[in-house]
Amino acid sequence: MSINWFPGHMHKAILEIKKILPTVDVIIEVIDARIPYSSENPVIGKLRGDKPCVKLLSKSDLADPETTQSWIDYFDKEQGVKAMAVTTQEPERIRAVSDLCKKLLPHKAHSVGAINALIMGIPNVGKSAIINTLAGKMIAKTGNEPAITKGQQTINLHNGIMLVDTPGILWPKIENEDSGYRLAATGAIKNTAMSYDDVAFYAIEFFLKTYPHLLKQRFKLTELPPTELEFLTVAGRQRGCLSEGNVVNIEKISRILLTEFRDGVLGRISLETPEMAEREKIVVQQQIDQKNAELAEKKLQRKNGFKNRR
Ligand SMILES: Nc1nc2c(ncn2[C@@H]2O[C@H](COP(=O)(O)OP(=O)(O)OP(=O)(O)O)[C@@H](O)[C@H]2O)c(=O)[nH]1
Ligand SMILES: [Mg+2]
Repeated sequence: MSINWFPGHMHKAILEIKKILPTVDVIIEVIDARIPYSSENPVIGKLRGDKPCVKLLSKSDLADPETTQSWIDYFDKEQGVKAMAVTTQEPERIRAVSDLCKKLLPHKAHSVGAINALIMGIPNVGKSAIINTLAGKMIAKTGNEPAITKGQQTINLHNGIMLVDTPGILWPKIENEDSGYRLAATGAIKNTAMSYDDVAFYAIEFFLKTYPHLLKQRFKLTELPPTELEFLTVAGRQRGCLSEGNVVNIEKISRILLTEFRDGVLGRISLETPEMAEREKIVVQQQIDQKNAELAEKKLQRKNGFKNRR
């Protein structure tokens, strides 16, 4: 399944971010704690350059706590970036982000002007919810679907920080197919731009392998069916997702399962570990290199063909 969802407001948001970047002191990049690799937007990485940055692993209440800790260690040791797990269930941890930004900018401590912070991330990752917690009131609109924020909004936190909320942005081409599935599973992609059953098959395959105990617990099963389709069939019957002729409606049970995963009803699940990400990065790079080599070869053939005709 290839994901192709890059609406016009995202393109505009990137241009607007570029415009204000020179005045920004620190970037707060929000990534999803369940998919820290796939929710790291390469466009944001490029825009950021070497500006000070804090990475917030949001919705950590939904992710596997052990895996989240290994991601924080990974960002710290491998990338030298300060990372913090946050959840709206622990507002005091989110409020600590202000102090972290100030610590990263010691030279600003005694200056008169406020610190300009910019919050960026993929859609539906919880940027506006974080801003509301930092501001202590409902300032930014939030909602359980991607692309709620459509334009920039500046908020004075009244603690020496001016914070700019930005619309969630994806990138025009998601090279890694696994990343596309994981972004869809966590709710970063509009439901109309993905297929529920495709994404549910992908997610169930992973859950059967990595979190079988959670599936057994949720569906009160002592043994799990061996394949995704058999699992969806058992789960569909249990939940009464039946079409005419008593046949399980796979689309309906897929929607239910994805919603339960997104809401944390299945349990605390992470879809990626740092080791998986390192492996996938190598494969994706090899695919890009191969495509580039093929393009170069074609170009050469065209050039030679042109020469031979003369
Ligand atoms: N479980 C859980 N849900 C959260 C958390 N933070 C935000 N949410 C929910 O996630 C959804 C998206 O939150 P928003 O703050 O609107 O996300 P956003 O990144 O601003 O989204 P866009 O503006 O669309 O890019 C909302 O339904 C929030 O209630 C969290 O820490 N835990
Ligand atoms: Mg928002």
